[in-house]
Amino acid sequence: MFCYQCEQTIGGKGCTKLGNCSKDPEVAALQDLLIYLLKGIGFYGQKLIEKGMVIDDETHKFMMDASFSTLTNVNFDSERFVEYLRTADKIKEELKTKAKDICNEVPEAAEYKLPATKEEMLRDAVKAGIMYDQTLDANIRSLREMLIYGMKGMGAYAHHAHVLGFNDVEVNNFFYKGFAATIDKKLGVDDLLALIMEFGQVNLKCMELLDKANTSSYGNPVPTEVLITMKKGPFIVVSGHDLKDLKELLEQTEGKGINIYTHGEMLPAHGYPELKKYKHLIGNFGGAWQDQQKEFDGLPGCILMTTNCLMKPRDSYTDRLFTTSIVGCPGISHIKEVNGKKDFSLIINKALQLGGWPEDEQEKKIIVGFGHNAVLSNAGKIVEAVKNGAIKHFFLVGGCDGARPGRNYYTEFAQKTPPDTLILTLACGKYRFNKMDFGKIGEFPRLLDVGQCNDSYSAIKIALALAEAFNCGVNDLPLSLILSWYEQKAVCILITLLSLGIKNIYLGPSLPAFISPDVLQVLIDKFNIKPISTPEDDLKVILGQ
Ligand code: SF4
Ligand code: SF3
Repeated sequence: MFCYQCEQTIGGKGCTKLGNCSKDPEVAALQDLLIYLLKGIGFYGQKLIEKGMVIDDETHKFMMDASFSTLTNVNFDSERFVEYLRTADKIKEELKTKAKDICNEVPEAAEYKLPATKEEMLRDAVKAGIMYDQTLDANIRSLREMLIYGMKGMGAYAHHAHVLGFNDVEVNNFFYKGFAATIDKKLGVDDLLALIMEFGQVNLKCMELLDKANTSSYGNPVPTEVLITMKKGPFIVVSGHDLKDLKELLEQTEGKGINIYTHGEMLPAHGYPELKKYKHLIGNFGGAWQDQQKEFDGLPGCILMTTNCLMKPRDSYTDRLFTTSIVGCPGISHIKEVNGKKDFSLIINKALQLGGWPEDEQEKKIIVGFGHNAVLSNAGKIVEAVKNGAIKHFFLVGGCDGARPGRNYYTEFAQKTPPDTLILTLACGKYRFNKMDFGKIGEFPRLLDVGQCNDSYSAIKIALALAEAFNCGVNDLPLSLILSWYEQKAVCILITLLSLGIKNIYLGPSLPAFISPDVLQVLIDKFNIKPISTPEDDLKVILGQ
């Protein structure tokens, strides 16, 4: 196996024997082959789109779901990948038949025919490996992989919007164009860089679409206090990013004497009016995803994993862990959708049987719900606070968390920001400091939780609105982005920020292994991307001290 798509890749170079995430060589090989087939689908799909043909919704849905399934910490189940591969092959053959009169030179990936057995698939997967073609130019490989990882991230966002009934033709169609480009030998470094910037703008549309899907389904998030301590009684912990799964579970547990806790990236759900109205959406449990094995160990309740980040479970909680949607893990019960509905009775009964926590803990609360609507409804006051000197600088400190020690940087950075600065945060990186008291500036808490990584659009919207209010460009605002990355959703968000021309981003804890030295130099020259150093030094540079 060879995989270097995430930040914790072994030795900062690549996982070759077993993933640091626990992905085994078999799953890695099947994922490689799935991406190979998506490239073939992309080739025929793009030809058809260029001729003005419309691809059906089921195929679009497959492209986003299959891309999403290969994202870090989503699915470890080889049987599920065999299913994805069979569907992919069927779709490719259908598109191939439709496109047979309009294709001249057909790349190898588009010609590939999936064999019948898993053993044969594993044999073929070798040629789908990232490093298989040793003659490929390092910069081309780097840019192709960057685009693929970006599309995996967008696959996740498009999936969440799609389950709520929201679609965008430009977003759907880009999956074909993007995957096709990764097997197009005619595309050089400049072409791929231009395509990656185009992708950034398409992903912005996708994030806007998801924002619309979430806010029109559940209302605009409002500032909300969230309990972070345990309550007596049976409970289910809901992790991941999928608000629809949470809503369905809230409906099915209402009046059953079960409390629902959010976990990880589900925390911002408490701010949505249509979710917070359920009184048994009681609070938030635990820290960021990388603490789950310790925190779920022997938990007297159930856990529902709706998306990433899933870690291989310890034996002590395999019987109380459940997956749904794209998530999968061998030996773990999976709740499927049947006729548009999910039946959570298995998990509900198990939670009742486990009985939950025996006592109430002393209550502690934090505050969430500062999406673009909540922040921008106070835009006038914020602008005034900047003009009268009460707010000197804005920091966006957030992104994906992980287990590496260097990630303490983000905690220290937030702690060391001066008291006349405002910190916006989002995604699971916030758990490094979101239970600390940063005080207030006037009526505003100094730390504003904008939401999930899925809500990055909110942060972009806030930045663009501030730029408009101050009549300047985003790069001229007293705003600095201090981002942590881990998996591929962070890759697509970063590309979107770059496509908006946003410069001087601080990125850590380490730079992506898939970025070649030459590509990195381009990003430095064009966007002045900076690797994080120490909180003190970076703050000095940012604040001009
Ligand atoms: Fe390694 Fe990350 Fe790939 Fe897992 S997803 S195999 S940790 S690079
Ligand atoms: Fe976190 Fe996985 Fe990325 Fe949604 S839950 S931000 S890492």
